[in-house]
Amino acid sequence: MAETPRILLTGFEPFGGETTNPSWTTVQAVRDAWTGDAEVHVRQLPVDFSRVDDALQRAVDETRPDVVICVGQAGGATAVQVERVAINVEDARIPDNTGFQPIDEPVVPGAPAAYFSTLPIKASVAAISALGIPAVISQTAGTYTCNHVFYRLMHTLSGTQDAVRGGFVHVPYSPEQTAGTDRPSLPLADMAAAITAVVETALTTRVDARIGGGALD
Ligand code: PCA
Repeated sequence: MAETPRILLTGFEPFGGETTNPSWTTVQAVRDAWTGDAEVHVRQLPVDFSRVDDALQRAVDETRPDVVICVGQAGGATAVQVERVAINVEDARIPDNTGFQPIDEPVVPGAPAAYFSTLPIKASVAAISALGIPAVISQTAGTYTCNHVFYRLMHTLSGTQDAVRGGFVHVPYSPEQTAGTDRPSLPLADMAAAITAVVETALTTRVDARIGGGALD
């Protein structure tokens, strides 16, 4: 790692009729409150299959990170979801913000079926849980723009022989998005604390903890 590690955090613009995306609010809050021994950079990514690759590449080129953590909203989630694996498929249940809706397309034609996160995912879940914030390993980041970005990121970082580590974390709705409904949400302060914990864990943990995080379905 460079002497002062450089961290890139990305969040997404709102999508699916929402006016806010807690992933973007969260990464900005992490950066604003950061006092650790690392530079934290944030970038917003579009929910747009055709523009997002360039936006991600520009973010990486501009910030030259040692660690990249992409964050997205997983509406309906009850916990922070630390993603295990990105898959080489796009199958959009709803159109992106330009109206484009790919079905069963590869993210990168001819590339591997999947990439694993190179973040210490188990140690991250443990660190978030230790704060009293619900967190789980997620076995799939879905097949929409978040999985696309996660896959694209890991495909790019695989070219660094994993010298640059990266991964993806999904956060639930924020309370403002679910007001007046019975849908689950998490306070933004908890999301920021969780992502801060993932950053700190990535900076201090080279070899992931061996803790169960599997699922039967
Ligand atoms: N969540 C979507 C895309 C953008 C976001 O914040 C997803 O999970 O794919």
